[in-house]
Amino acid sequence: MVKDKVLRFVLGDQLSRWISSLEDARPDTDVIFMAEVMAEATSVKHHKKKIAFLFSAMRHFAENLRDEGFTVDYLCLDAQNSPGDFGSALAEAVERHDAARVVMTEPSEMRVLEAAESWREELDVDLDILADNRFLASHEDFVSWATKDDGGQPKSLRMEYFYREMRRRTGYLMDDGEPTGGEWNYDAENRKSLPDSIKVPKRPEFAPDETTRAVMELVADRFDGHFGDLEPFDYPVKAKDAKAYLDWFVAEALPCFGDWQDAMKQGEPLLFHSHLSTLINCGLLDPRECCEKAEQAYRDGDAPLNAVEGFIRQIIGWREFIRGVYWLKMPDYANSNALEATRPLPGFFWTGETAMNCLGQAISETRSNAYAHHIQRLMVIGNFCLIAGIDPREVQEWFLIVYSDAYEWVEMPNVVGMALFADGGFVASKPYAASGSYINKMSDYCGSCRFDVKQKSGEKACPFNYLYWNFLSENEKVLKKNHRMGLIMGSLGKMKKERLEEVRTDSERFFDSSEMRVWDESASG
Ligand code: FAD
Ligand code: DLZ
Ligand code: SF4
Repeated sequence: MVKDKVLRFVLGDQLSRWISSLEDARPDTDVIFMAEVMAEATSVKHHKKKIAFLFSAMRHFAENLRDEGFTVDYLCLDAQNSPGDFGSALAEAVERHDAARVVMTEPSEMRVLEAAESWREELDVDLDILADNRFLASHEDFVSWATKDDGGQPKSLRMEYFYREMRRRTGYLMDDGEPTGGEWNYDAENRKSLPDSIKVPKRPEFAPDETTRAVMELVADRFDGHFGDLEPFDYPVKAKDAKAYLDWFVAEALPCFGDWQDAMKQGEPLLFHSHLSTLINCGLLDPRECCEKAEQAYRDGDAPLNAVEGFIRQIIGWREFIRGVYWLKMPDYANSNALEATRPLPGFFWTGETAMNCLGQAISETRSNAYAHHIQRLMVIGNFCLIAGIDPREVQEWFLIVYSDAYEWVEMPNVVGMALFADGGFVASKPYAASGSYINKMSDYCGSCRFDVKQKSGEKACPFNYLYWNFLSENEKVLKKNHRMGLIMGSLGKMKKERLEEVRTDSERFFDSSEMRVWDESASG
């Protein structure tokens, strides 16, 4: 008898019905295979909420496929004899179903892609690894853009140029071949500080159903030592709820998304951000649909251009660019450390207990929600790690653990390239380093901080103020070569010797203080 059964292996961040591995799936002959495996859940000690979200979303996705008539072989982590990793789980499934062939979409992370390539050798059947059709730019598209011959001009791999190409290609916010409104980018309008009177819209909450409750019990039982709060849990975990959340965002928050995109407010972790990254990255939402709904809101007069352009730029610009950089630069990218930063990650990253209110707020919210918005990640947490010279490997691991949207392909270039300048300027044209006055301008954190943002030196001074100059001074050799840093490096050069001494003394005192005490890993729950 000719074997014709195809086993379609779907990973936890591939929960899209339209994904390449399922495009030509047939309920009468094929089996869809999904597995919760210990090796993934513990590859780093993921936030409890992240594991609960993903397992519940996976179980619901499997259920929808069953409703369509598919046979789904789904391994729950709590089942007896559950295999420990993807490789052994897949090998057993091939045997169990007597499959003729395995089809999967390429894994999003190099670690798993390399493993998948090794399964090819180990399995007795063919394994087809298909391109991930959920991204708008293929690997080839990105490489071709990044290496395009610009008539002998040095190539600038800036997101902005890539983004313009993506706008032309998708036709989003384009009118007769020109950008809508005449400009490509309205970012200058998106840096307003938040007025006190601002009213933040209340979000829809999705109470855990039976599936989510079962997963939460599993997580509480098996991953108790992991970082983060499991409850309250209100993430959408079904494709239809994810769509409802997108619709809510477009109607209620998108209109203000642009104006206050860079603002931070105590007790308001989301403001007007979409909170869609977790849903897009695991596949529950299609990035194209997100952009199309946002554009429609603009065309209907329901959201302004600066908001809609900003949102679409994040998705077809930054998100795709970041993925392109990951695959272009891996595997060496993981060890980037252009500024030779070596200080260990302080323990307060796990507890949120620090006298620096901005960091305390951002980290506590991360612990509760497995979420912080972009400016908290970049200009508070990332900025601190940059100016305090924290080892990029430790920072990368922390970011990969704590956010529910974190997968290496997106976390790594954001941390290494955008936040830490550890790639020497491949992603960011200059370091995103800032003193306390930036945080004070964009937030209300400083008013209730034990440090004084106006003071430049001494025990009471905001640590961001002296660490900023200390960072410039410690990295003077490298940063002097960066033309965008010319003005500030000029100011450093003119700084009086005594003032520089003060900066160093304050920074040394801070580095020796209890704030920088390293966490005992064994107690990281
Ligand atoms: P919004 O502000 O509403 O933005 C809309 C969408 O644009 C997001 O949902 C996301 O899909 C996309 N987007 C925006 N900025 C980026 C970006 N820089 N890279 C990729 N996509 C982007 N994003 C992740 O998805 N996973 C990560 O692990 C991650 N780690 C980060 C680490 C650091 C140090 C920094 C500075 C940024 C990181 N980001 C990461 C990017 C960004 O902060 C998050 O995508 C965003 O905060 C998610 O919240 P949101 O959905 O409310 O985004
Ligand atoms: C993040 C994650 C976790 C925690 N657990 C699983 C799992 O048990 N099974 C699974 O298929 N996927 C999981 N994931 C997502 C994977 O880590 C992700 O699909 C790969 O890393 C992509 O390369
Ligand atoms: Fe953060 Fe400094 Fe403001 Fe305190 S004073 S909240 S440490 S920026």
